[in-house]
Amino acid sequence: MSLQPVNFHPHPATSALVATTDDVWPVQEVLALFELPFNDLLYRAQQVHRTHFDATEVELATLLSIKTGGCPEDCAYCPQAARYDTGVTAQKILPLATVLEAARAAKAHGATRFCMGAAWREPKDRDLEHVEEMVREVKALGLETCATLGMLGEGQAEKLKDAGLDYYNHNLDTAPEFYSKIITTRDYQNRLDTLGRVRGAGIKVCCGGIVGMGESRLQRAGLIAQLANIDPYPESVPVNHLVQVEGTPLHGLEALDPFEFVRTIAVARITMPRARVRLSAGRRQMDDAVQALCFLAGANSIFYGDKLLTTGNPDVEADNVLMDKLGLHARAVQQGQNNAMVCEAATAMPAGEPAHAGPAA
Ligand code: SAM
Ligand code: DTB
Ligand code: SF4
Repeated sequence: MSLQPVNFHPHPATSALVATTDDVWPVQEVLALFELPFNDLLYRAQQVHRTHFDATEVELATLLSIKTGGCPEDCAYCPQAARYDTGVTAQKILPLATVLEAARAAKAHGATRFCMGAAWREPKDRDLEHVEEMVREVKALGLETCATLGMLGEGQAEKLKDAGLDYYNHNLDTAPEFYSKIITTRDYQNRLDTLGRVRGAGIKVCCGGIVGMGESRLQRAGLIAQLANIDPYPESVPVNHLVQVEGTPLHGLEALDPFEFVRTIAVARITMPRARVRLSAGRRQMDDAVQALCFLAGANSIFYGDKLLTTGNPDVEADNVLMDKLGLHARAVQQGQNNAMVCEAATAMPAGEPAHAGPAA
C-alpha cells in the first residue's frame, strides 16, 4: 500500500488551513490546561484516566537496542548520532538469537510489550528483512511487538505488518516551532509521512516526544496539540524527559521543573483519553514521588528493564518495589486465538465512538 496521508487537524498557531471538525485541540486550549492550578489539572486528568482505564494498572514495555550508534542524523538530544562524541560505539545489528534471549527475559519479568530500536535514519530493505524475522519470532513468544527504525519508505510498513508488528514508534519529538533547533536532517513533514505509512498499513501508532530540551511551555502545549490532533490520535504516547548525555548539544541545559513534566503527562492524558501514555525516558533521574505524581496524572505505561537504548533505566527490582508501594499492578498478557495478542486499542477505542474527546467546554 502506498503513502496514506495522516489526517491532521490544523495547528491554529501555524497553519492557514481551516479546521474540519469541532474536535480540534487549539494550542491555546492545551496551554490553558497547562496553566490550571496543579491540583485542578491532576483532578481532571484523574477523572479522564478513570473513565477509560483501571487506574491501578501499568503496562510494562521493555526496550532493546537492536542496532546501536553510528546514526547519520543530527538529533541534538541523541547519544547515538555519529557526529557527537558520546562514548557510544557503533555496532552491527544484533543476531536474532540475542534478541530472542532478551525478549524471553522481558516476558519472564512480566513485560507485555517488546520494543526494538535501531539507530537508523531509515532502514534499508535488507536490514528490514532481519527486523521482520525478529518481529515474527518475538510475536510468537506471545509479546506485543513494537519497532522504532526511523523513517519508513514505500512498502516497508506493509512488510512489518505482515511480520506481525503491532506498534511502530516514531516521535514528533517537539513542537513544529522548536523542531529546527533540535533536528535539521529531516523535517516535521517527513515524520508525519512515516506516521501516515504506519497507519496506512494498519499498524498502531506509538508517537510522542521529549520535554526538557529548552522549549517553552507554549511549545510543550504545541507538541501535545500536534499529537492530539492527529486523527485518530496515537494509540500509544511516550512522554520522554530529556536524558542529558555528555557530548550531545543539549548536555548542560538547565533542568526542567519536575512539576512541568507531570503537567505534560496530565495534559497528554486529558487530550488523548484512551491512549496508553508512557512515562518514558528519564525515570532514572526522577525520584519516586515525581513518578508517583506521573501515575496520578494518568501515565499508565513505563519502560521496564535496566536499560533504555544506550542509557540507564531504573532496575526491575526498584520498579517492582515502587509499584508495590503505590498499589499498582502490571497489565496482564491478554491472548486471543492462535497466540494473538488481544488488541488493546480495540477495547480502548471502541468502534463508533469519536476518537477525540475534544476540548472541554
Ligand atoms: N532512529 C530512530 C528514530 O529516530 O526514529 C529510532 C530510535 S530513536 C533513539 C527513538 C526516540 O528516542 C527519539 O525519537 C527520541 O524521542 C527518543 N530519545 C532519543 N534520545 C533521547 C534522550 N537523550 N532523551 C530522551 N529521549 C530520547
Ligand atoms: C521513546 O519514545 N523513547 C525510547 C523509545 N521511544 C525508543 C527511547 C529513549 C532513549 C533514551 C536515550 C537512550 O537510552 O539512548
Ligand atoms: Fe539517529 Fe534516531 Fe538518534 Fe536521531 S534519534 S540521531 S535518528 S538514532
